[in-house]
Amino acid sequence: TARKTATMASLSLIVGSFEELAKLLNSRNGRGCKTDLRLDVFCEACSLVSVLFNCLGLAFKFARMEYVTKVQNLVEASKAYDNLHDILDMDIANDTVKAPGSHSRNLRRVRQGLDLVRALFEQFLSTNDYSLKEAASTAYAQVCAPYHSWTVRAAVSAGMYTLPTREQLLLRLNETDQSAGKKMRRFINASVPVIEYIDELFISRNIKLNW
Ligand code: 1PZ
Repeated sequence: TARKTATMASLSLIVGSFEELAKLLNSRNGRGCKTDLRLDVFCEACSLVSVLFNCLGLAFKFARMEYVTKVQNLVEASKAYDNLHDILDMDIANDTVKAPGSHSRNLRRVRQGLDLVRALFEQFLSTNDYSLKEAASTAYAQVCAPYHSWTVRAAVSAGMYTLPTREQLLLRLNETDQSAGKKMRRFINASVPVIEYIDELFISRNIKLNW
């Protein structure tokens, strides 16, 4: 039952934390300027998302590791840098924005993970006739596949066959079709401004998003 308790309110927790981020981004500071997003606050929300991966089965252990390691790297960075834009400015100064393992690169990858979950939820909600495999395959093709090597795409595509069914996923999340639907819709609405904010950090510094 420890596992059950751990995943019990997980979707609600994830949704709540992203709604907080979206609210922060919509607010103005004392000088009427847009609010900066703090790295530690962002990382906390991103860490919660990894719980979802526990529901996807063993084949996605690698994907989970991949995501968690990158969030952890940003948690480390948050000890030295306050806001998301600080790591970009630092990497620009050092010419390490796209360098393997750099904070900015990890931010770009974590953003991809969030967008993947958003796209998966969109697909999940679009029709009840979709299997989780179909929904996840479409989401992956939209968000990540264009940036992944042939080898990674082949591994992901093989892993898709091991995904649980829609019903199994809902059970593991301790949700019904209806309750999950509402929360997924809320996650989509809250994550879009966060994802757009991250994209704008890169674009406003003349960094293209084609990687
Ligand atoms: C909830 C979504 C379920 C749908 C299932 C889709 C499975 C996606 C599997 C992704 C496998 C990632 C393989 C590793 C790719 C890396 O090569 C790249 C580049 O890393 P770098 O060279 O910078 O070190 N990494 C990425 O593109 C990060 C992608 C993050 C996606 C992880 C999924 C996050 C999901 C969040 C948790 C539910």
